[in-house]
Amino acid sequence: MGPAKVKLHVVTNNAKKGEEAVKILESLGVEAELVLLEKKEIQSEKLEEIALHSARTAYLTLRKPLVVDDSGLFIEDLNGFPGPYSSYVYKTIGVKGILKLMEGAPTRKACFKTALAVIIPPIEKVYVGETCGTITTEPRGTGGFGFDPIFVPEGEIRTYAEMSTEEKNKVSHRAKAYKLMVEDLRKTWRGIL
Ligand code: ITT
Repeated sequence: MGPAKVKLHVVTNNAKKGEEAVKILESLGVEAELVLLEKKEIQSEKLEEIALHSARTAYLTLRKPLVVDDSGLFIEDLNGFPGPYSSYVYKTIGVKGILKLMEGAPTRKACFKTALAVIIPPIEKVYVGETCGTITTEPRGTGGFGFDPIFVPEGEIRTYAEMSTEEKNKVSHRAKAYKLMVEDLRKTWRGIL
C-alpha cells in the first residue's frame, strides 16, 4: 500500500502568485488549495534557503502538506540584481525603477528563478526552475503580477504580462519548478500526488 494522496497547500502573501501556482498544480492533476499567510522571510543570497526556511516556518503554523516558492529576477547588466531581494525592490523602486537603472544597459538579458520548497512529512525538498529572456524598455501588458510587464521569455515576443496565465505557465520558471517537484515526488512516493 502506498501513501495516501495529499492536498498541497500553496502558502504565500501574494494572491496572484498563489493563484498562478494553484493553476499549475491543477494542470498537473494535483489537488491544491491557496493559503494566504504572512510569512517571515529570512535574508539570504540563496533563494533555496529562503524558500526552505519559509516553508518550515509556515509548517509550524499550518501543520498541513505545503509548498512555498521564493522567486527572483536576476538581471545580467545589474550583476544579478535584484535577485533574492526582488520583493523589496519591487515594493520600493518597482518596475519603473528597474527600467531607469537599465537605461543604456548593453544586453538586457535576465533570468527568473523559482526555488520551490515542499514539506509533506517526512519529505522536505527544494526544486529550482529557471526561465531566461530579456527586459523590455517599457512595461507592456496587464496580466500576471510583479515584474511580468517587463520580461519577455526566450523564443517569445510578448511579455509575461501580455500572455494568459495558461500561456505563462507553459514556459515559466515557476511552472518548471512545480513540474520537477511533481515528477520527482510521484517517482519516489508513488500515489502521493
Ligand atoms: P511571498 O514571498 O509571500 O510568496 P512575494 O510576492 O514576495 O510573495 P517572491 O518573494 O517569490 O513573492 O517574489 C519576489 C518578487 O518578485 C515579488 O515582488 C514578486 O512580485 C516578483 N515575482 C515573483 N515571481 C514573479 C513572476 O512569476 N513574475 C513576475 N514577478 C514575479
